[in-house]
Amino acid sequence: YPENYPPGYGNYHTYAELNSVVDDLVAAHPTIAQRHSYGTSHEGRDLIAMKISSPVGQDLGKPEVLLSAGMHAREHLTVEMAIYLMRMFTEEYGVDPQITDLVDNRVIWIMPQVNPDGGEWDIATGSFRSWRKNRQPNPGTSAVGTDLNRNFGHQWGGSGSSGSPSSATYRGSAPFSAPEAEAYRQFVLSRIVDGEQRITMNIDFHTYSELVLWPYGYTSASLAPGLNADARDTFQAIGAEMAGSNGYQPMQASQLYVASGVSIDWMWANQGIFAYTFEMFPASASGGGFYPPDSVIPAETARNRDAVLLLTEYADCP
Ligand code: ING
Ligand code: ZN
Repeated sequence: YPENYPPGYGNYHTYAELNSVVDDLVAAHPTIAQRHSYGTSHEGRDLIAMKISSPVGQDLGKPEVLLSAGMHAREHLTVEMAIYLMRMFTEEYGVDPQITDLVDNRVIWIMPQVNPDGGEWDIATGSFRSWRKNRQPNPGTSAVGTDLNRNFGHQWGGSGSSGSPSSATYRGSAPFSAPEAEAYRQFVLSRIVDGEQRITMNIDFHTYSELVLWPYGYTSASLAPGLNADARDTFQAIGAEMAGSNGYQPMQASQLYVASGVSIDWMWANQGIFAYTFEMFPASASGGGFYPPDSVIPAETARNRDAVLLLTEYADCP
């Protein structure tokens, strides 16, 4: 952030700074990286998706991975995570053999800031507001915002979401009523080519608690419609393997707490995508909660390198 922000946060990126990073990377690596816009936020900000593949301009039917960040405004470390990954996949292409192989044989989509209005609102005064939702007004009340991770369409409106606009977990007036959630959905639907969903794997990055979570969030049952024992075992096996690489704790999302209308439930139930939520650093509030100092960025983003590579490898055999 610029110098008028609190000391210790200078290496975090504002939305404007994020845009520069994306544009610079695409300019430096034009044959493997493209900037896509998958929509516009409520306040009119561009919803950015970076596409990484070699060659990036052709559709060769490769398995695709979606890595998303910033869905909750105050979870700023996740945007740094996305920046780490955009840099890793572009700058290490032709340098690191595994990265080179993955960029040759996968399509990697990175959404570095799913909730740009919320993210900017959270830092706009130069101190932090601990904001979570988007910045969409709600009719009939001065309470602003929808929780994007309660606004997705699978089991929308169930437990662990609120019908009250003043709540931090307000689910919105209808499934996908938030433009940022609707744009996320439309992007995912746009990856259905010849009747087949190209995206097989997804991580949606959040903070904090150091957890690897998988569907469902809406029910505490480990087997439920659309989630049979086979699928559950695959979620569990890959989840445990990723957790083995980053030291996070693996569990079904509802073991943390029940939450309905979450992105990963829709991604799995509606699109058959192996979708995970990572809760990044810190493990507890004592590590800085949603606002750890920027000194942790290098280690806490690199910490998920192997988990992302693992999931990207698995994208061809879900
Ligand atoms: N946590 C997630 C949330 O949206 C979660 C946890 C994700 C629960 C997915 C269930 C399913 O509440 C944060 N920090 O946002
Ligand atoms: Zn979150």
